[in-house]
Amino acid sequence: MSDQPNILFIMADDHASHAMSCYGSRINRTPNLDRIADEGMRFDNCFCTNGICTPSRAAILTGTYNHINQVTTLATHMDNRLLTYPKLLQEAGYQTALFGKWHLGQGPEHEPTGFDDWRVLPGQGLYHSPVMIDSAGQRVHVGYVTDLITDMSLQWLKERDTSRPFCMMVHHKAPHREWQPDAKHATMYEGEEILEPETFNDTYENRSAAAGAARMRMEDLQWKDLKADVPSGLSPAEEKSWRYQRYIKDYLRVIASVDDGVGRLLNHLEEEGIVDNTLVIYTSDQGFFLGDHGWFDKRFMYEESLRMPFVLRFPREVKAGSTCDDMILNVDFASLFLDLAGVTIPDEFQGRSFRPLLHGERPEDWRTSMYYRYWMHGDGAHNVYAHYGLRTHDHKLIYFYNDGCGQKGSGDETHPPEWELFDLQADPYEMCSIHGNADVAGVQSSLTDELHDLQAQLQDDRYHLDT
Ligand code: SGN
Ligand code: CA
Repeated sequence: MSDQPNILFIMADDHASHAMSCYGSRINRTPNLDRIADEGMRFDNCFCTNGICTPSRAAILTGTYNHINQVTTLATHMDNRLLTYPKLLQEAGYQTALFGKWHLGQGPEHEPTGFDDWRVLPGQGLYHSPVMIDSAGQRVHVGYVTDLITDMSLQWLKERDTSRPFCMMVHHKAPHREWQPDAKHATMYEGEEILEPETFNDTYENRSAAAGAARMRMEDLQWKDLKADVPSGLSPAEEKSWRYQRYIKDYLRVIASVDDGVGRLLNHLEEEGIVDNTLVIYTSDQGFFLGDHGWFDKRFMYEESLRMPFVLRFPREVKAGSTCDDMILNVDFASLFLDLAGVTIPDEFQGRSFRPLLHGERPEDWRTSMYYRYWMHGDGAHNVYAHYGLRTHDHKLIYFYNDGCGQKGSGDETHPPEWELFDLQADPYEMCSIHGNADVAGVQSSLTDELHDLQAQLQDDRYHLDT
């Protein structure tokens, strides 16, 4: 029997860590997701390198940043000939499978490769009775998407060849917009008032123009999101709160079914007796604004969308109830999986295996800063401006270059570039940029150098006005 572990990678879509009780959520409980953290390790500083779906998924599969894999926006689909970790695991004897959201494109050049079995939603997919595509074609699957994905995953686990290790990716659609709960959770939170976040009434002062320009405010939520007409006679502040309650309750309801589904998968691993040798991960492709700064959606390098939830259980190597605050990134996952499987990590993978962190050991040269780039400039709907930046444990430096740079899916309008700098210790909600303040000139200049060095090291190009 090989000691290559099984890998069960569960990823939700748009699930922010502040909507998970193991991360201290003040608004919901996620008992089954918490089980993974309680019996394993919770990572408190897991970040995405581009806070949007298609690019983050490409980074996870290929272990490379988006300027390398060319999947920069939602409109740039992944070339399925790229080297990915499932392909390497497959070559190393693993059985590989993928169920759920793919969102890296359709057709022969973009459909999933490297999987023995796969069935995916086209694009974003539907919550109720979705069409799903597999190697045999496409058909409607009757039922609720979260349950369907869980059922398919369980069935595959039961039917697989148990003499070989497996790697299964379970990619939920939930809790992506437009947050349609199933009947079982439809009335959850009824009659309750969900707490509004501290920054709910942000007025976007003391920052660059980008924060104020984004169209992701409560007032930008549409009927399909709210599923009701706004009651008449409300003041603007009352209407904003009403919109938040409509939005956040459905968001939390669809998470409750994901939590149930994860519980069923965990139970199955126990029943089969493979808990010890199975790495289980729960994460999301990026974070989300839960009314924070008055917003929904993601895209910005601000904390709520930059941060990915990441909990992992692997009893063979990880102590129950442990936490880690070292920085890990979506580009690192592929290298970890290959490391655990005993497969050589290709030189072109830019991420790093964080296996030592699982054992509570931090390599001396572990990263203390990370690079982020959001390319989908002014997309027409959300209007988030293009930016790149550096996050350290204490600071965040952002350069809004405000230019689509010809990337598909970006808008044509440009705006003068602007910098932001936040002291994350003094200002954890990033409400006041201190860029240009005389008393931080030293920090600012060393962070700027570090940003440019890291960018060069990762082989990305500096914007031409960033000199
Ligand atoms: C859809 C949503 C957007 C969301 C993108 C990207 N609109 O277009 O609000 O930002 O997906 O999400 S919707 O009204 O059609 O739901 S991502 O998770 O794929 O990046
Ligand atoms: Ca997403």
